Amino acid sequence: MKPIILIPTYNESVAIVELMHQLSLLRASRDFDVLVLDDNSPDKTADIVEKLAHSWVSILRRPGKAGLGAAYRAGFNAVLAGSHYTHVVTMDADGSHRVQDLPAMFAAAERFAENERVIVLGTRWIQGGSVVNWPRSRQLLSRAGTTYARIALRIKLNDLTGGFRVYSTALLNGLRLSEMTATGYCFQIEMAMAADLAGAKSIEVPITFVERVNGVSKMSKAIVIEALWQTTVWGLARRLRPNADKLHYVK
Ligand SMILES: Nc1nc2c(ncn2[C@@H]2O[C@H](COP(=O)(O)OP(=O)(O)OP(=O)(O)O)[C@@H](O)[C@H]2O)c(=O)[nH]1
Ligand SMILES: [Mg+2]
Repeated sequence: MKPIILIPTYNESVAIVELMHQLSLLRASRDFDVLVLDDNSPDKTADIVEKLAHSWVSILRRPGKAGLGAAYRAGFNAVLAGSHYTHVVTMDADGSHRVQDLPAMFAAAERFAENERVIVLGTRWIQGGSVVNWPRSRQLLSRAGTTYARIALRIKLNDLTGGFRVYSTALLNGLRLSEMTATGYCFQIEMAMAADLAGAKSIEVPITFVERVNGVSKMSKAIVIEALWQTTVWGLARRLRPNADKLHYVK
């Protein structure tokens, strides 16, 4: 298994240094690369990562803040072109996704042959999963978002909005990534839906999600509204023209 970890950043200059430290410790026992997807953070996140000078870390410098979905799409395109990576990991920079949960997620992905379409979802809302220091209101929003998406999209997974995942390269190569439209966090829902349409095997691994200690959240009302609206539209489309949707997302 040779994974690459994609980490989107916008003003994460403090948190990213700690995350890189944790990843370098894990690298003593696992082989992986990292690609930071930075949207020209005013706090110079990209320059700070560059100064760390890790041979296994590269940076995709993007011109300006264009949302999480756009950053991930650019990252997928960059790593899939002639890629020798077997898996692509997505992970927040702010410390909410713990490096110590990665080995269990890698192990789950490794249960399948490399040419299989697989998605491993780091999941808060199953036995063994948890959240630390999240206000009740935020927990409710996340749980309600996942429940709504589950029902609307008829996907039997327990954490559709979380962004801590491992995708097999075979799955990503089987998707029409250019057809993904979500810009905010509902990109995670769109990817889960596309994986489902592609017949991917899905495994849920319990994770502990820790509220960020450093930096500022990029969560906004607009992002919540986009997720609600998009999920409703996708849900209707899945009911009305299920095959059209499959053709839309799956090669
Ligand atoms: N490149 C890029 N990264 C982004 C953008 N918006 C958010 N991110 C990154 O995406 C990850 C998740 O964003 P957060 O602001 O932590 O969102 P969240 O985890 O839902 O919200 P909090 O619970 O408040 O942390 C972080 O690593 C951010 O730096 C963006 O527009 N561009
Ligand atoms: Mg966060």
